[in-house]
Amino acid sequence: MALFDPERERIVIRVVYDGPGHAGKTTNLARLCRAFAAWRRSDMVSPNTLGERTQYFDWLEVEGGLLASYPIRAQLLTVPGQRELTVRRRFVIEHADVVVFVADSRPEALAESKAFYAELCEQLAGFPEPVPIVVQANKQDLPGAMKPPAFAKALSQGTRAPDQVVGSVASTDKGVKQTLTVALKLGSDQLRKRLGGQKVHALAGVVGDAAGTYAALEHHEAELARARLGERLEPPRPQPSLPSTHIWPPVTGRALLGELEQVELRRQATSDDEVLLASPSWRLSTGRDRCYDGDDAGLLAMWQLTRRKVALAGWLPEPSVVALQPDPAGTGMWLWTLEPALPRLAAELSPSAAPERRRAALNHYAEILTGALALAETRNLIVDLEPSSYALQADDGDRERVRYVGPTLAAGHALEGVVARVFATLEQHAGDAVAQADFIETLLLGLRRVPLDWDRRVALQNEFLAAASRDAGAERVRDAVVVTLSKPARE
Ligand SMILES: Nc1nc2c(ncn2[C@@H]2O[C@H](COP(=O)(O)OP(=O)(O)O)[C@@H](O)[C@H]2O)c(=O)[nH]1
Ligand SMILES: [Mg+2]
Repeated sequence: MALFDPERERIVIRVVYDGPGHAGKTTNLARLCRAFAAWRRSDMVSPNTLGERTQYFDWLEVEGGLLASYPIRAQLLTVPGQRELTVRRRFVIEHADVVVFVADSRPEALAESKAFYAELCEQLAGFPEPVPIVVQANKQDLPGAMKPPAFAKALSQGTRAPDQVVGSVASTDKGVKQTLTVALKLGSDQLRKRLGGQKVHALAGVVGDAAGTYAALEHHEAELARARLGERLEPPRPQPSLPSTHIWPPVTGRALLGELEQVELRRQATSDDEVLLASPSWRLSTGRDRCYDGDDAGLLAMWQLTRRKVALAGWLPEPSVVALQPDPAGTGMWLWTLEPALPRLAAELSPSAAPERRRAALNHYAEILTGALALAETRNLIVDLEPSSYALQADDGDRERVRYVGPTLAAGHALEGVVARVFATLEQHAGDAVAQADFIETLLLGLRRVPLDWDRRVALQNEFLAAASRDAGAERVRDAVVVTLSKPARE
């Protein structure tokens, strides 16, 4: 909607250059930018300077004459012409006062132009105020180009006829300024009609700029994505019929997915963004952040996740399966993980657990803290340190093994929070001196073996030193840890 900018005392009219890709929309703006003296226009903001992704829109502001004795500031925007960017195109058109429909006027390009033009008319038909259309029959220099009136007739057959037609060769400036003049004339006439005798101040409002429009468009897309995924996530369960590339490990994974079809899985209460289906023996999970737009993105994420799972080595629950399931509704590719349901370490660590179990769990937790340091250092893998992220599983020899079942598996070398965990654990078990002593012994043993890079060793030492000592016991631990860390790692 055209606006009056009370601060700068000018009228803002937005002209949207619509049309298929390669029609010449960007060329129009680039040419206008050159034609206007710098003080009569803004810089042209092209898509790749508006963030990483290209093809949002081009933006140029130019002076456009007078209306009711106020200067007109024309905001010129192009739409992205690629089919897959329809959402952005619609968004840009939504804010148009006038549309210039740029098209390659050769017969071979007509079918695509007609489809775009019909979409434009359909969208404009839903607007509360009429929006004039100027058809720019571009590329008149090319052999076979249709004459502007004939072209416009063929283009708009069966839909709304344009308000004006201009022939052009945008690449040589021909018709470019004329198109804008015509568009602004139509825009001004429309505005006058809308005002119906009121002063332009009746249209006072906040005028958008390129950055604001870009931000609004990003926001709009995020909202759409959210709506597309629905309020409640209902991702399709992973099927054993998936191709081998979409199941890891392919053979045993497929067999397990097949078995799982016979198992009744119940949906567990989790956050709105996650889905957890569980039986007494299995946990199958995915989430909004594990839904990918296409096969490529999904497979890349799957590859990253499985690589990290492999890096967990002995901490990986047995069996573990990853599967990438496409949604038949076309909402995306869902990355699922399947694991056995295992008792969590957190429960064993709780003060209400039997003392023997609790001490064993504390020993495991000390191993976990140093093991996590080693994972970060040697495998570039950051895990979560919450005791609820760890489970216990009996191995073939019936030995209890620690398994990682936490939510994060990130890349990185700098693991944070170990020191805080050490002191919090000591505090939590302050009433059990035996358990504390065991925990510290295992911790020191682990720290002696962690192959930490020298800088990280010093950083960790400093972190321990800086930790506020709460009592004499904590201070002794701190000193012992610092001494241990000052020696090189032992195998
Ligand atoms: N021959 C010819 N080429 C043109 C004309 N207008 C634009 N082009 C070329 O068509 C191609 C696409 O133009 P562009 O402005 O990027 O199209 P957009 O996708 O609509 O923004 C470019 O190579 C332009 O140089 C024209 O009138 N005649
Ligand atoms: Mg373009």
